Amino acid sequence: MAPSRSKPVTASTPRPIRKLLIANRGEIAVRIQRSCRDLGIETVAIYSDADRNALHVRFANQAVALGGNTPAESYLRGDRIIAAAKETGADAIHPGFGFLAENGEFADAVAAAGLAWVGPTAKSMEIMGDKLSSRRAMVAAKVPVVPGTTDAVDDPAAALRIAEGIGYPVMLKASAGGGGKGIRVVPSAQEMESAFSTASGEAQNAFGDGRMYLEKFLVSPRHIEIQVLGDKHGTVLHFGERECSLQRRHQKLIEEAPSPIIDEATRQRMGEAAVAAARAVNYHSAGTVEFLWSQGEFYFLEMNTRIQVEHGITEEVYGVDLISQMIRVAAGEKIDDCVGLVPRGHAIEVRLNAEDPDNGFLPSLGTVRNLRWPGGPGVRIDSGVYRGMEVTPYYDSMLAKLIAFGRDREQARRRMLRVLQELHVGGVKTSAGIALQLLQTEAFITGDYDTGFLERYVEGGREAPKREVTDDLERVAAIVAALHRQRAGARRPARSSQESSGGSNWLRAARLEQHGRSGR
Ligand code: MV4
Repeated sequence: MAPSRSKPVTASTPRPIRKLLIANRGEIAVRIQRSCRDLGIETVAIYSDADRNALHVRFANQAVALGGNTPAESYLRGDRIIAAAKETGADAIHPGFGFLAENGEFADAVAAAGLAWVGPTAKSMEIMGDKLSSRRAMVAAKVPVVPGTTDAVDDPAAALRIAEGIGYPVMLKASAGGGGKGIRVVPSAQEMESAFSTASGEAQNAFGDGRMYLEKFLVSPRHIEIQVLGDKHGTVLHFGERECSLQRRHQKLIEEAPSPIIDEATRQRMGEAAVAAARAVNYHSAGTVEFLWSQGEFYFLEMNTRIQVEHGITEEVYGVDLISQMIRVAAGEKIDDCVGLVPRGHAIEVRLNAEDPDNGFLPSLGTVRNLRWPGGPGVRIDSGVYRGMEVTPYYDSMLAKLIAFGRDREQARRRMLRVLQELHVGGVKTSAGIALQLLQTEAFITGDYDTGFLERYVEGGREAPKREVTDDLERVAAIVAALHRQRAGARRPARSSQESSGGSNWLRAARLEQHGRSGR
């Protein structure tokens, strides 16, 4: 519907989107293209040198080379991305997740360039991006938060005083942190001084902000998150929960919807709390409100102001296309037709990462040789992988998302076992094997697992014995990539340094030398 000429163009005036630039890569770029195609919207892809043959480039109506390989040289170059949108006549930019998806300055620059931003306002991002401001907003909105402080704790002495009131163990957290960065468990007063100094210093180095706060430490919580969607006309909906407790070092591996631990009454309460959280920051677009669940109670943890990797399991259970809804919202449309969507069945997602679980989950670099994707009833594969694709140290290791849907949890689980047994990815190691093991553990089958389960399972040596890294070149490349990630301190396992790329280029050149032209 074209905006009315008589009224000024306001934020809520619908503005048709006919061409959309996708400011991302890999499987989420392909996922966004699919929704655009369903909506009759043309797409513009952007790509780095390493992605010149990528699937998202091939699927797009137009593609613009950004040059460079590392995120800083390519997918984080907001100025070049906006220029590409203007040059190609795009009406909107969808950021996907990661990269610039939660960058308020970029969101404002997109709007200032006269383009529609497919995401929330910079203000919503700002409030939720700072953990202390988000906690204050939640307290004001009467959303339950973990018992603790809503102001920064200035020094170890103050931390000791406050922790006495909370009761040990407590958790020190960086206000600028998130996703596991800048947090410390403090078991007793004796450990406070060193924990505070170390954690605050790390936060200052990683985020340029050393402000710390305290929370009561919840033992063995579960990570339950609620999908929300708001439009620009005051409607905010939720689409139930996702269980995301199967994580290792704050990297999710297996997610499911609904959670095996949440009953209907709790689901309604958590949904209402998530909607209240979104309303508290005038949220529109898709977003996720994360909670910790412990002994029947739930507490606000943080809000992710973007679409998330695991959004697909919610789509399967609710029969909704969340990417399309984000685009409609950005165009100023109402989402009333999403009201009352009824969930059915169960969905499980496994993240297919190019990593070697037998070698500390270190990155597995190389060239994807033959590929065999699973299929059949209840199977969805969201992938950016193609035969001949170079897995490089520039980007995170996720190759694809495997989703299995069933009438109930056990059917979904069995279908995911079939998916993992049918799957074949030649040329790189993947997380498929460890996922296949986990889905057959008693803890998973009974749904009785918490956020510490995967670490205990891996540390407990219940996976295959760690093989000695036979290929020194592989070890060096993996170590270089891992060291770079550690040095970069990135929130995402981004590997974007010339050394690590040099490592992989050096690795590739050396391997070609070692094995002749055949490569791996
Ligand atoms: C906690 C917690 C227990 N008690 N806060 C980790 C990542 C960041 N989002 C917050 N995290 C946690 N915060 C209190 N007060 C336990 C964790 C935690 C965790 C949370 C969700 C999913 C996986 C996790 C793994 C380890 C620790």
